[in-house]
Amino acid sequence: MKLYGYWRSSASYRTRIAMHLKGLAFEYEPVHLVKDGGEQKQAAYRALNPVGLVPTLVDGDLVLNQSLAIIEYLDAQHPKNRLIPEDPKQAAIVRSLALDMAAELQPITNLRVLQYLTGTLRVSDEARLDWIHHWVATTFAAFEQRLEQYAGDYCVGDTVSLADVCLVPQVYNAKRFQVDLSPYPRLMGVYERLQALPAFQQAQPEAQPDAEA
Ligand SMILES: N[C@@H](CCC(=O)N[C@@H](CS)C(=O)NCC(=O)O)C(=O)O
Repeated sequence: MKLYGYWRSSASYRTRIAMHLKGLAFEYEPVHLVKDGGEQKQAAYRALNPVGLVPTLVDGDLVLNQSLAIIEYLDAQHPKNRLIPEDPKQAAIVRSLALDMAAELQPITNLRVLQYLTGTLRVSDEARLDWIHHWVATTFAAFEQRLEQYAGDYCVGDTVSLADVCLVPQVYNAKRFQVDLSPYPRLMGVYERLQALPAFQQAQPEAQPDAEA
């Protein structure tokens, strides 16, 4: 299997976490999102993934974009350390928490959205940062409340799930943009416990071959 990704991309990060949790061997192919205007926009990558975003997974003749589709595929193919529980109610809870991070927060803080804010709409760097802080705080505050109902050691009970896989990269991003995380003690408790797990450490942006100082 080959995973096209970028060290600091949260969608690539969550896919790496899932692959490491399952102990899957894969080749990692870096796609630089910034250099030369972004390799994700160039013809070579677009031929593989016309959407022009990372990650892309290649598994034999299957070429998949969308990290959640990739993770669901891997979970079905390699059920060891299931990330989506078999019980339908638990599965729905896990998916809904995962989507809070991956579908609500991540897209509006993604690189091309931020570039559009500053480049096309001429929003200042300060306002761009306010935008990020606002949406992280909005999402994390609700997530903190939801964890009250569902969390044990991890987001849903004591088993690592897709919700955890999606949470960690968004906390990484929030830290990168110096968001105050003190209002979310439950969320940060889960995050710290996840950070202690080897699969999460292997998937960390700084542990990737394309990581920059
Ligand atoms: N929903 C997609 C999101 C993919 C995505 O937004 N990728 C970002 C990095 S996290 C990207 O490639 N950004 C490049 C750009 O915005 O030009 C997924 O989960 O795979």
